[in-house]
Amino acid sequence: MNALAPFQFGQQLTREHRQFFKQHGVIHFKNFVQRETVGLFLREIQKVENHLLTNEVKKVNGIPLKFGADLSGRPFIQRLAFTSHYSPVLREFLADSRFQLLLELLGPYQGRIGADEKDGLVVNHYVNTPNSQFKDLGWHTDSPRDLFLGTRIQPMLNVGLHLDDYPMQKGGLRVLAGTHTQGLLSLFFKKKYFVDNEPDPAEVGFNIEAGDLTIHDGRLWHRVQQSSVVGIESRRRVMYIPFITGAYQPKDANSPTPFYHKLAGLKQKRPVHPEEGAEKFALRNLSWNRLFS
Ligand SMILES: O=C(O)CCC(=O)C(=O)O
Repeated sequence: MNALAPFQFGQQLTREHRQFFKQHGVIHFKNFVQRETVGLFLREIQKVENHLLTNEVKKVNGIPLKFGADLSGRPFIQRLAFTSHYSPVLREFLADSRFQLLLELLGPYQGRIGADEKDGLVVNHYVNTPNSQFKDLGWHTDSPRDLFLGTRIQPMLNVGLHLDDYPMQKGGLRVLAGTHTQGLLSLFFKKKYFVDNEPDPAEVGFNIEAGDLTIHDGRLWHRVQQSSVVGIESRRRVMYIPFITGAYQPKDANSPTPFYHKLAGLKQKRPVHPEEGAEKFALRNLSWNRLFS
């Protein structure tokens, strides 16, 4: 497997960055933030997590938090949503002027940072331990989620700030570069969403250092490979910032839980709720003319 060649992000997006992203649907920038900043963000995330655990919050704006237990059996949160709502430091980070430059990758569409939309600022915390609920993530693209939010597929990017060193051999993000230009059949059926997590001969990985940034197109097939090591060394934390387009659709405490979260959860072999059965029926009967604007 090859690693995606990384770039440096100076003070602007270069023609080379744009061309690479257009061709591959993904780009990796080294050292987008310094290690001290990574430390600050990790402390901030810990504060948010403590607040949510203390207040027994299970969902934020309809988005379920994902809980696991650490080696001593203590609960911790493995997927946070709308994290910037609880942290002035992270809110300020979303206002970093470099993101306005990176939004140009959505061109010709007018993009924005979805701090209050979709799942907001997400923090994923993978760890390879017996009580972990989040060790890997099967093949998927992010775009069909729009269909479950009641809109057509809108151009979007997922921007990941990586908070742990993660050389490719250890596991982590894998992508099928170039699949962002695929047709609808491939977008929906190239892999079994979330169920298939088999390595693909064409996949590429990333040699990540804490502070690196990756950006992938919402239509790109990607997955997360389980760590090759176990315990605390396997920890992989990454913050995802949604760059989105289309009508402004903020969420609030009364927002419903989108089906794609239930789909991702099916792997956990929970009993299927009747309401979920109805949504699976809706998935099979999607109206194809709603897919694109
Ligand atoms: O953790 C990652 O790097 C990828 C996460 C992802 O694909 C997702 O949350 O949909």
